[in-house]
Amino acid sequence: MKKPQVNELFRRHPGNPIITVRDLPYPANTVFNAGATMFGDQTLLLLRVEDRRGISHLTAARSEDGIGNWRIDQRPTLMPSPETNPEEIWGIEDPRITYLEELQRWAIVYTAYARSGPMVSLATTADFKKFQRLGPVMPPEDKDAALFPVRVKERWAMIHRPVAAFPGTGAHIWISFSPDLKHWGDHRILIPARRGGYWDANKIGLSPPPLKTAEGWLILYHGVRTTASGSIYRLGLALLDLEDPGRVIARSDEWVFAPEENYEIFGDVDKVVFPCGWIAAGDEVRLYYGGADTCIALATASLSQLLAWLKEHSTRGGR
Ligand code: M1P
Repeated sequence: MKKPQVNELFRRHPGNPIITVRDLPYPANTVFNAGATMFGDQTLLLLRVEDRRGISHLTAARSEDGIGNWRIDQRPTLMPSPETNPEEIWGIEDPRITYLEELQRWAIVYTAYARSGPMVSLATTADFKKFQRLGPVMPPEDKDAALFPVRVKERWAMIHRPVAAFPGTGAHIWISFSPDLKHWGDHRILIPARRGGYWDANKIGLSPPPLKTAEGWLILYHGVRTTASGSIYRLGLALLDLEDPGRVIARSDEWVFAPEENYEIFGDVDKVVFPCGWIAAGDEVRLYYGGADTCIALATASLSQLLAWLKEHSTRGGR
């Protein structure tokens, strides 16, 4: 098998961007950073829609092939509910979806945004019409969170990204555990942000939820490089032990996907690729990502090639 170069690992769909604000049935500012799951035979995206005030809500889009002919809900599917959940007063953002077989429900972990800062909130659903809120599960500032689909030694596990109030400590990826999805503890750093000139120095965050593979939980995460002309959001890979996901068994030194196309470089926030969902079907992975905080795009990859590449380009922890 020919070894793929890093810029061939993810192939952009020629029809990108696959969803823009013009595809919505109601006026809004932008659509980006969608969670993704299979719902029966359909691909379901939960789009982050930012309205013309700057407040985000979530709207479901469904497609037979996961590429085109999206049927988008006529109205917002999940609106912020500041009356019952004051932590949502400035919106709900960046959903990550995980199907929990044990509960026969999907869990949606999203960022709730209020004066106190962004925090991690959780809701579950059986139909993407009615939602049961569990409320905030991590205090601010914390975001970029997703659940594992199964319990780890009897406890649920969640990856998330708190930011320390103390400046200069870096924003790292953490893992925490819970007996009931509501009360979380045993917090520890899982993947530290690197230092110095690295693409993932100082600030990183989980992108889509962890993906179970025969070799471990595959992690795609974003690194935020601060430059004189602004930030660049790029993506890298890591692999966690299947039985003990608190253990990192591989991490790429180099990024694997970066803003290159116009729809990733120019938008409300330039130079951003930001996936919140991916779907594996056999060896193919479909990655749904926000481009420049302004649209939704699709890239595909081969799962076996991602794992082989990571094995060859891994250091274990970070420098
Ligand atoms: O504007 C880029 C991204 O910035 C934030 O991500 P993070 O806190 O991980 O840097 C989020 O607001 C995200 O929605 C946005 O795409």
